[in-house]
Formats: sequence, C-alpha cells, structure tokens
Amino acid sequence: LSHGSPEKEKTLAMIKPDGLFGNYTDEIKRVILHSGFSILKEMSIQLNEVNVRLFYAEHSKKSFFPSLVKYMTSGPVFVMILEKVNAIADWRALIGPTDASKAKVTHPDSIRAICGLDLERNCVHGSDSPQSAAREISFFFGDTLSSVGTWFGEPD
Ligand code: RTP
Ligand code: MG
Repeated sequence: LSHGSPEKEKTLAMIKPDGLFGNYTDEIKRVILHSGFSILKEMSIQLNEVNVRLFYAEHSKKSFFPSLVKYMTSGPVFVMILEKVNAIADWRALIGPTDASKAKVTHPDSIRAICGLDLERNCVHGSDSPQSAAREISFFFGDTLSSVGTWFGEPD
C-alpha cells in the first residue's frame, strides 16, 4: 500500500465565458493534455444566477460578488474533470495567479496570462483543495445542476 505508485487525483477545471467567447477551448485542452492530465469528463453549460451563487458561495459577501455573478452568467462555461498525480496543485500552477493582468508580467506562460484579461475576467478556474475538488466535481457531474442548469449536451 505505502510503496505503490502515487495516487492520482481529480480536479475541476473550467473555461469561463470569456475563454469560450475568445475561442480558447481547443488551445487550453491541448495544454491540458500536453501537461499530462487526462480529461475524464467534459461538458458545456450555461450557468444561471442560482448556480453561480452556489458555486462561488465562499465569495457571497465580497464586494465583487454581484459583478462575478454577472460575468459568470454572461455566456456558457466549459467544465472538465482532470486527473493525474497532484492534479489540484498542478492545474492551479498551470493557470497562474487570479489577476490575469499581473500574470502577464509575473507568469507569462500561464493560461491566465495568455487568455485572461484582468482580475475578474481570468478565463479559467481550478479547484483549490481536495475538498473543493470533490464539491465542485459533484456540483457539475453529480445531481446538483440537473434540475436547474441549461444543458448544452455532453460528448458520449
Ligand atoms: P477561481 O476560484 O475562479 O479559480 O479563482 P481564484 O481561486 O484564483 O480566485 P478567487 O479568490 O476564488 O476568486 C474567484 C473569482 O472571482 C473573480 N474575482 N474578482 N474584482 C475582484 O476583486 C475579484 N476578485 C476575484 C475572479 O473571476 C476570480 O477568479
Ligand atoms: Mg477560488
């Protein structure tokens, strides 16, 4: 048990509305696969206000929250379950810092530096802990959204 290969981990990755509008989906998926992640599931979905309030509940008291809800409902998002060893930290490292405008200076090779714009419109999301990953994966691929979301369909 203790001498086996390291455990694979799953994380929830999302391409936000600005990423879809900018046609970055294929490029981002190429980076994901090139970086050793497997994409276990994926789908496109238009989130509504209720969905975003739930998904980003930890930020509900922040001053930027109304703006975040507006941004995240401005168009469809593309969500994926990524898997590899150390997936959660590695995906966060690959996307770069929250503020895409700063990322362009400090982390020019990060995904947010390449496809993001500023502190809000940063193109992608990644779970920040094992607990968040479990919650967010079941949010999208469990039954949380089945009654309220507008589905754009799943591949296979
Ligand atoms: P995410 O949850 O989307 O992966 O981003 P993160 O962990 O890097 O940043 P977080 O603090 O969780 O913020 C969630 C999202 O809210 C927007 N935001 N706006 N105007 C602002 O001050 C502000 N701060 C954050 C961003 O879209 C951020 O990704
Ligand atoms: Mg976050």
